[in-house]
Amino acid sequence: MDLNSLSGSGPSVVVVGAGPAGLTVANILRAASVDCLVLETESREFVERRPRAGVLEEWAVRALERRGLADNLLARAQRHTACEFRFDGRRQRLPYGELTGRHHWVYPQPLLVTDLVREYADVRGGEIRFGVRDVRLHGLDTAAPAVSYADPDTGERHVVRCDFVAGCDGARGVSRDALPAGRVRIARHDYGIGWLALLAEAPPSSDCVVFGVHPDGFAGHMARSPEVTRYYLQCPPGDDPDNWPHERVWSELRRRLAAEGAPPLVEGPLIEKRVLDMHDYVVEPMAYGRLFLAGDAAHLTAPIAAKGMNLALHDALLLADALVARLTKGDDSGLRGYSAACLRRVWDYQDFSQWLSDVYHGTASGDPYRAGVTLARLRRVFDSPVAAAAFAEQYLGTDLV
Ligand code: RFL
Repeated sequence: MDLNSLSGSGPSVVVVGAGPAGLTVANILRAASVDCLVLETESREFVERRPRAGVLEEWAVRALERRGLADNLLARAQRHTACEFRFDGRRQRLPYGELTGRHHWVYPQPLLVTDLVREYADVRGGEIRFGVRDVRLHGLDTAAPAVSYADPDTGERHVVRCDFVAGCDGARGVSRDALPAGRVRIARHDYGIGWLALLAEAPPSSDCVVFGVHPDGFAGHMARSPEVTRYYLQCPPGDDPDNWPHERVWSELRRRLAAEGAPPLVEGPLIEKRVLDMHDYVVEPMAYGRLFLAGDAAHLTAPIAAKGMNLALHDALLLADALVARLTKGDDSGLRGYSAACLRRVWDYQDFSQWLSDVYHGTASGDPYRAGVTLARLRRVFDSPVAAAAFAEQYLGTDLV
């Protein structure tokens, strides 16, 4: 496409993708009176209902609050101050709130996305186009990049010139592919395991997150709301969700989460059932020319440690501040340091995911050596206050620096 033939000026920033990362960037830009346009391939209804994450770290919530983006969240989210491991037929509760004075917030991702869309589009008057098709990025290594897309109704191609592109289009977007091979390194890790991710229309069966470490495979319980609970079951990678009918799911959950004195699981219809092949990737650096990646577009953390949305928010906060500084004061130090500042937290969380994955999956590995080491690690968390504090620090996430 010949961009030189195009005339007119566009917004300062095009944000590709209306997930937690893109919407946070857009809201902060809008509050600073920086012009921006958000392009999203799905409809508003779809992004506001897509079920995913739910666990938010305290620093992220406080940072959203400072930007005026957490009113509903603070009014409605639940505080979580403990988690429970079940292994060897016993329940072991880790009261990380008592150990650290800090906690998690549980707030379903679709509610956060709904709040962020409303604030950006309806309250702050930001421009957003839903349902766009065939998004392409152009001229990223020039001072005047552009983003083009096809109109969903007419198929007509629109080109939007801008100063910067924020690539926030998640794991399956186009932004990451716009980075020229040879200019970036993509580190990838496959766990070689699958998780059956389930949403049950049933109230939580415990007041906290429960991790079942069982010789037949990991099982997890995570509250989402008083009506809906997320469960996970370790399964072979690539398994077919149809291999998991209602009865099989609940009997495996009951078995893998069984422990002395544990209350019975509250069962209900399964409203989501999909197999995740657990893997991670990290793109370094997270920028090329005028394109800056944020969130899952730049790095994926398997939902083992509930870190993905938190990392997406961390990137978004840094990127938005850096763009505002550049576009309102000509200060480009934030953009220059952006990738390195994000990647520090990204790798820290990758490390914790690896550690936790070993704990979750070791006893079911079929390798008695790994199983023995797993149980030793778990026992140490409950026998040693120092080990418990170290776990709590990583589980809660380090504060913003
Ligand atoms: P998103 O949320 O995927 O948003 C990207 C948006 O971009 C759109 N898009 C495009 N738009 C324009 N042009 C294109 N070419 C486009 N291609 C795609 C998409 O439609 C979408 O609207 O990425 P973002 O903003 O980076 O946010 C990342 C988080 O969504 C993700 O990390 C978390 O959901 C991960 N995750 C969890 N994270 C946590 O912190 N805590 C959790 O408890 C947690 N649980 C989970 C999770 C992810 C899960 N799945 C998806 C594997 C549980 C599950 C089951």
